[in-house]
Amino acid sequence: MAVQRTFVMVKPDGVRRGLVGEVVSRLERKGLRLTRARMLTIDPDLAARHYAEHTQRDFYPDLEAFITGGPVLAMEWEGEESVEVVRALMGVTDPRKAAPGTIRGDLGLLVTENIVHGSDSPASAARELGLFFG
Ligand code: D4T
Repeated sequence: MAVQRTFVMVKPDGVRRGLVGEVVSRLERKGLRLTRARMLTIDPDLAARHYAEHTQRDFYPDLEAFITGGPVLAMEWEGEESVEVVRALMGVTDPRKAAPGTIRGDLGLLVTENIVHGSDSPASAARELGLFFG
């Protein structure tokens, strides 16, 4: 086991719906530590860098409009295997398929508005933390 840092973001839908406290609380209760946090509105340039792997996908224009459409809470969380632990707490990308008990499974309905982002690997975490906190 290894202590890792991961990047977690409450997306504009989560902030708009007042779910910041719910997301932070679930991660805290799990035993993870919140080490950095920043509220911001993502601009199109940062959106393209964060979602570099998706900019050519047909859903990207809608994704860009959504992710730049309101403030987000960007965070760094630390703990044992935190990358995988956060992914498990979030549930799979499509909230309709996410298991009950997960953030997306309990609180979401649409894949386009899935409340939260968490890095999918330690390398992604380092890249994303650099984008938002570097
Ligand atoms: P993020 O990166 O936002 O945490 O989501 P995931 O890591 O769980 O999923 P992803 O990279 O595959 O998708 C990124 C982002 O795009 C939205 N999306 C995805 C969408 O709007 N339509 C789609 O068909 C897919 C696959 C949702 C999350």
